[in-house]
Amino acid sequence: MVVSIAREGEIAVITVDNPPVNALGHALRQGLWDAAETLDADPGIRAVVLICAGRTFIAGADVTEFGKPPVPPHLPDLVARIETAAKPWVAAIHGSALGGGFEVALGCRFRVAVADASVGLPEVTLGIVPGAGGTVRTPRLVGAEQAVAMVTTGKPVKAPKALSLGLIDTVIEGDLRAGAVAFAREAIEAPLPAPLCDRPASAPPEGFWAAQDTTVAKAARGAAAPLRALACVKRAVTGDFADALAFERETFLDLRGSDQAAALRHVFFAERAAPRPKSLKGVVPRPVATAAVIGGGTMGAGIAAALRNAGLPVVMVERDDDALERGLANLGGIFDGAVKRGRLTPEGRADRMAGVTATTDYGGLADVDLVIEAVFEEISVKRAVFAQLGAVCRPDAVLATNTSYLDPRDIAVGLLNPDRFIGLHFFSPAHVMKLLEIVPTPDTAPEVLANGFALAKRLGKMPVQAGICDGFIGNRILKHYRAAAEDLVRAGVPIAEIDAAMRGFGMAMGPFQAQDLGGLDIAYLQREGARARGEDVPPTLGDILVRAGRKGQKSGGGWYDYTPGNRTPQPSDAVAELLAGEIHPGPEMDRDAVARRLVAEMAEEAAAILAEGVATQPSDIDLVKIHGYGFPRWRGGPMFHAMQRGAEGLTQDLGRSPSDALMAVLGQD
Ligand code: 3H9
Repeated sequence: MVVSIAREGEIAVITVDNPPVNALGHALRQGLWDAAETLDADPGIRAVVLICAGRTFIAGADVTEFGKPPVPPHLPDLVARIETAAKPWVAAIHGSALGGGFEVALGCRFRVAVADASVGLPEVTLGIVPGAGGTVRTPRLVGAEQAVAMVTTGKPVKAPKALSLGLIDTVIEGDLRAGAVAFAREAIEAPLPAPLCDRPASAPPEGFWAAQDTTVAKAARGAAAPLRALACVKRAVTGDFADALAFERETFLDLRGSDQAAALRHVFFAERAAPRPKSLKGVVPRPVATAAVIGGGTMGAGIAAALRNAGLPVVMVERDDDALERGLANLGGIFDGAVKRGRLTPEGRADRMAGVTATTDYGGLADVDLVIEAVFEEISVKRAVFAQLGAVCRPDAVLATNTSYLDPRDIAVGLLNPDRFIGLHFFSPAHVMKLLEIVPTPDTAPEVLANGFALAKRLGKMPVQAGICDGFIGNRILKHYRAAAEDLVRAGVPIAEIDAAMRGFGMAMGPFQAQDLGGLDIAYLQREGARARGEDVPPTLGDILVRAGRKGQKSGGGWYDYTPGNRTPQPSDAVAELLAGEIHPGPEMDRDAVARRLVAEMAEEAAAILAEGVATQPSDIDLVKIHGYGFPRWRGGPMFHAMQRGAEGLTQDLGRSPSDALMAVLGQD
């Protein structure tokens, strides 16, 4: 039974039980409709409490139904049915009331919630707008400004804030069901508030819409849904209720079938698949209650901050007192930034720092459950660290390296109990970036691999398992992407045009801009190192720039020039001169063609990675690029994009036939 009804005197309690998240599939919509009919006809009932079993209140429409023809009762009709029921309904919220779930709650006359619940309209994150009155009722409840913030960002609001804004009527302490029934009993003794369909929507201040048009467009970076959601709220405030509902519905249906919505649904399911690899079913990770970070540089401090933010006590180890002091300053600086942005209170900062033990003595690691090494990217330095760790740590402690380019097997050479060793590749800044590449060696124990995933969950990161190769998944594709971008420069496409094309595609930055920001020298030194080892590394244009002293913004110029104190890239005559001999103009390419070429090249390298078994599934590649490299989420990632382009489109994009490996991926679903 998806919906059941119990009676507590004059109050009926409808319980929804539709695991895992009480999504509004057809059976639930029908069940709620029938319950409304039954209870309206029951003279002994004066109010209805709507509560959910399991982990959450109704988390929204059933996303798996989006590709199928809608079956009545439709959600907008159900919300209207609840809103006009003869008895007032009280939504009793725990977990999350999201999307259609919050729209059902808006149809209820009252909303009550436990303190850790949240409410929200996250539809834009799925490339759609609310489709059951969310954009129309929310401004009637809390005004246009708050409604715009909710529907254009999709960010949920926690119960205490929801209460202060008026999104919910009260926060229930203790048992939700008992509290909601008591609330309903009291509510029916006072005059009832008007349902939202009968309330006016007040106009926002002068200039509000124009300002929002700009702000929302800027934040959306090419995603269509946020601006369409804004238009819906505007219509809700300027038009009448029925007209606004019709406009919202039309917008919802239009977007639901769009490429962007398909891409975002793909990402939604990919994000739920990646953290739970099938190979780890039933595998229990080793317990981790304490952690250590070796190295207090940018990476080490970022990792330590992420661990502290997740409540883990951290030991920070550095080679000497000066380095330790710098490490602590780096860490303190991260928390200072959080305080400045209002994300952390000064007391919170003090608490974060109090949970850090700083030492230069490896002896302090004897009892630590997890150690993450983040020292200089040099094999001998890393090996020396693990030799010490092997000597002092418990034999079952999980030992991880944060290497981004070295082979983890080389780092672990000689380590006792190598089953406890794993690669955990964080991205900078490690307390911010979501991606975590998890790189087991052939010796890594399954439960240690499970530790990688458990840690990602604890830190709120997106884990993707990667095999061992140069650069793992993300940096290997990045290298190929940069080489492909250099090929375009050689073919006469201006550097600034390539960057503009990729920004136009929705990337946070173009490939050359990004190198100027991060510095060209690190990759250069790696290439030089490989060349010194006798590896065949073709010359790059980046080599020419670094050898001329152009290492990026930090040296005053890289692919672009910069005027002091200004980070805006300026096309550089010096670069043009340095590279003149390398450029042999080919056919003209417009920005679309440039972006498609480079994204198709990413897919080419990704396909090779899949063929080698370095990545498990195409959707993992998409997550790596989205969460680690600024690939636009609404494009679904390079593999999703490649599948949408198909063999013919890719042949056009690449200027040649796709490789067998890429064709094999296209042949998959
Ligand atoms: C909408 O409502 C449109 C309306 O405005 C208009 C309609 C006309 N549908 O995330 P988890 C599955 S759009 C189907 O790991 P958590 C998920 O795939 C919707 N399935 O749990 C997974 O399945 P599996 C707006 C869904 O506890 C399982 O549930 N709503 C849906 O970490 C567990 O998911 C949203 O966008 C769904 N809507 O987090 C909310 N949601 O076990 C989306 C989840 O087979 N959901 N599943 O892999 C969430 O944000 C989180 O699931 C939630 C729980 C916070 C609720």
